Amino acid sequence: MGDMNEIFDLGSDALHGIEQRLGMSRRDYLQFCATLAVTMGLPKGAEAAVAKAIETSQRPSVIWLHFQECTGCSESLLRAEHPTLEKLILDVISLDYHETLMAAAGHQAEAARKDAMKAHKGKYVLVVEGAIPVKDNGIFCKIGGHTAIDLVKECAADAAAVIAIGSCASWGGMPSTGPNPTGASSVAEVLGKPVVTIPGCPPNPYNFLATVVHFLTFGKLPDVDKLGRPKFAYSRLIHENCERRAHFDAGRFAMEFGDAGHRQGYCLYKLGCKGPETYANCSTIGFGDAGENNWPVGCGHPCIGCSEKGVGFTKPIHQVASVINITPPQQYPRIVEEQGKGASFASAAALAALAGAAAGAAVMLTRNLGLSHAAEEAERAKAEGKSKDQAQV
Ligand code: FSX
Ligand code: SF4
Ligand code: F3S
Repeated sequence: MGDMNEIFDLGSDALHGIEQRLGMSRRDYLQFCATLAVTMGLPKGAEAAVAKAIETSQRPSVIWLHFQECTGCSESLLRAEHPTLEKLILDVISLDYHETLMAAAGHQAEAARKDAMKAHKGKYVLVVEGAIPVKDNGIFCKIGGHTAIDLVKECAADAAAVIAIGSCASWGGMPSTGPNPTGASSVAEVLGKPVVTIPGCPPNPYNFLATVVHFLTFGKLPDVDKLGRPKFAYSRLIHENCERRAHFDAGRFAMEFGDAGHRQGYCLYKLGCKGPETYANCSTIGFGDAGENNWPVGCGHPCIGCSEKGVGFTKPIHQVASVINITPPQQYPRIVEEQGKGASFASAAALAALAGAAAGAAVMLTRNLGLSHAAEEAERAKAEGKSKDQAQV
């Protein structure tokens, strides 16, 4: 493990080489390495080791198989906006076989796979996207006359590492949704041994890239949990780090899409958010590399638990989640006070002054209280069967 000096010890030649190779500034490159190191939960200074590994290691040959899926996993890797993630991925690995990206077709494509397997025997990384149908001897998915079952077994036999990318390959995902007519199964089930899994539909490209870079930097895949998920990405519930968590704790919930609570960014638990029973880092690293807060809950949609077996594509989207670890309080503090009572304008101003934003915050607080009050009155009237006009708002 190195430190920042070691990065600069890489030498301007090495960094210049990187600049040429990736077409990006050394600043962007070092930022990228730091991002990956942080994603992997590595200690301070590890970005040097990451930078060195990417610069000096031979790119690992990757054979990428597609079975029952929508190609969203590949799309999520290639449709990144900043800083040309797909370019980095394609530079960090040598993608020798990928059915939807390679120019070759038919026998040429088959030959490319065989050649890569022979040339990199025991050293290549096998990435599998999609579930594998096992019913009726696997006849539901055949490529070049071979079933997905045969292909995955053949390619895994001489691989240095096997990575199941996406929920389909990790645990069956969407194709395995009951009654699972094709017997869609995970890679681990078909191979009969554990593999590294990166679930999500689609998964976060950084989790894949960080896994590969870990392999490159340390010569082994990262530590995983009992489901094969890298611990750096899947050891925390989404709910533990959600930006709406304070609303959950205070009992402020959106009750309907578009209602006052939804518009004010309240917790989506009562709309069926599965964050409390889904292990993933969506809430901390964002999603799809397209900017701040770009993940389902950040966009106002409940998490559907797409990465979690038994939750995503299994539980109805509107069904409230089982809250793992954290139970909601028995009762909530009353947060909707009538204007003039409870939190007064003066107390709001005092609070705001403490925060250093007196007038603006006080006005906002008063306004929000007013909106919430109006919303609550409208709901109460609805429950009592009164028309909207009769409601005292
Ligand atoms: Fe699609 Fe991948 Fe979902 Fe599956 O991602 S995004 S159906 S997990 O295998 O292509
Ligand atoms: Fe966030 Fe969902 Fe948890 Fe609410 S229930 S805090 S929206 S993860
Ligand atoms: Fe999927 Fe939920 Fe993350 S729906 S992308 S696990 S926030």
